[in-house]
Amino acid sequence: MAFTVPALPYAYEALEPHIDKQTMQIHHDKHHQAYVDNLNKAIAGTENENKSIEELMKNAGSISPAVRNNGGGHWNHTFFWESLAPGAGGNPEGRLADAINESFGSFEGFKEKFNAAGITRFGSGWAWLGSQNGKLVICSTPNQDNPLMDVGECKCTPILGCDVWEHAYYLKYQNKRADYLNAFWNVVNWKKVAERFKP
Ligand code: MN3
Repeated sequence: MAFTVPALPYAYEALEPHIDKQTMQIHHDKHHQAYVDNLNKAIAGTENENKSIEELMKNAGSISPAVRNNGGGHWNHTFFWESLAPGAGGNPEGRLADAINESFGSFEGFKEKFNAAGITRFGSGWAWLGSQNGKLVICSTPNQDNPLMDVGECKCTPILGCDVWEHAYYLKYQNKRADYLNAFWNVVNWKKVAERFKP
């Protein structure tokens, strides 16, 4: 079964003014589509053709650079769209809020550390919040790598991710990645993040 790009769970302009319509259109329809097309090409006629995306991620480092980059691109973007929502943002609640306070001192302290992970990622990549042995961790990955892969040092169950590739913010924020990261908090779907948090 070939992979397909899932429909955005909201309208392209729904995240404005924080993330603009044109960025969402190009990001979802062109970038995500290209990862899916190239992933499908990379697995067509191989033993990996019928594997789930999660299975491909687990072995991404040993399968091929094409599956690592494009499979990562597919998994990461699907996860990213669901991590955002219109009229979202604000503060996490309940058990997730408690875990954030416990791990990072405060919600403000957590956001500072997460932003720093995104800002200091050289070139393109992702910042992540994940759970690991019942604790929350922040880390970042290069390119389209993610914490599910058998590569790198960012090993956890991701519950929130932020795309810090220039294509995610350049039209509206140009070179100001920090401004994009600050705006990102206005559209984080904490309800979804809390659902993913199973310590
Ligand atoms: Mn992207």
